[in-house]
Amino acid sequence: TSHQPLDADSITLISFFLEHQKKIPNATGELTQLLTSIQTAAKTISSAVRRAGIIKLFGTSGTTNVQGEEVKKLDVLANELFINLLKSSYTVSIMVSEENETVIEVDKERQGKYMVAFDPLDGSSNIDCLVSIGSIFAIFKKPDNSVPTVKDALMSGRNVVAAGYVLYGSATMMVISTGDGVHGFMLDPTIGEFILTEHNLKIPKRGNIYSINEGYTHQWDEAIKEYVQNKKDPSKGKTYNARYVGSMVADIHRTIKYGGIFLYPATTASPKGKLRLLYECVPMAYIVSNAGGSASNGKIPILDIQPTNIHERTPIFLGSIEDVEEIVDIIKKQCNCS
Ligand code: P6P
Repeated sequence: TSHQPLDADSITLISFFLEHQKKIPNATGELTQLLTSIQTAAKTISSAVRRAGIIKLFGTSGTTNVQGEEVKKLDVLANELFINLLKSSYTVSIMVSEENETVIEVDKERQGKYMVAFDPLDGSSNIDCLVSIGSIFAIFKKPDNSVPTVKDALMSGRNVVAAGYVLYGSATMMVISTGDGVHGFMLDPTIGEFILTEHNLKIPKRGNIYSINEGYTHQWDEAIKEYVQNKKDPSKGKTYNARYVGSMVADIHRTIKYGGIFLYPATTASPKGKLRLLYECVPMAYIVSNAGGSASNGKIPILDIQPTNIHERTPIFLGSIEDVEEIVDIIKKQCNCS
């Protein structure tokens, strides 16, 4: 490969979406404007994550968030970056953040037609041990294009117009979809640009990796126990590899790249599952579905769930279409629902 700072024909994230925008009749450019702000947040968080140990951003900021979890300094920085950059994009009117108990409203003079739900730094319990962490976001629009108000915050995944995640891993990558395929952009830190490196990512129809926290085995429903047992039993067919990072963005990025299934089922401790619907499961379900995979709560597609609370949780089974079908069939058989 050339050692030029930027190959002359490299496609940056914004030039990619400007081109995409040209294909959309009467596009206003607001979505591209919004993605530009999210890109800036991602670059800034990436820089902070990589220097956290040096600039003492590790450790706790001594507060706890709405989830009752200890909030680490990087969490606070990431959340403030997302909020401020989205407000100054003049394209958003309300936001839902994993870190904020209530819906965040943008002042009238800066409101736009989108709602954004985001987890600014997911997997933050992994920060201090340098395991990959990520940012997750979903951009919603009301069917009538009107400006969403607080009462509109509970939109289902069918109102998503774009979603993405940023993986702060061995490299920083943004994976994003606006409905027309799923595309991966690697951050080139030498020039501070996200460069298109994975055009039209597709998840294999079936994989050979299952990803679940087996520490909760004793808390699972029988269907989950049966499914996981089958994946380890050669008499039941091809056995699978087990991979679990414990950081959703890392586990799901691997699932998209290599195929297989990511599972966070209900447990007796978390009867509705642990992961949040609006800003973890919906964006990931939108992305994986656009990459040819699927995501279910065990009964219906994640994207069909009508939220009743902005922080509600849901069980999630996500990944290769045949792997998800397999566990949904076992769940349906066990509960002999239709
Ligand atoms: P457990 C990280 O705290 C997180 O929110 C997700 O990133 C991850 O998938 C999940 O929780 C891990 O949960 O219960 O397996 O530690």
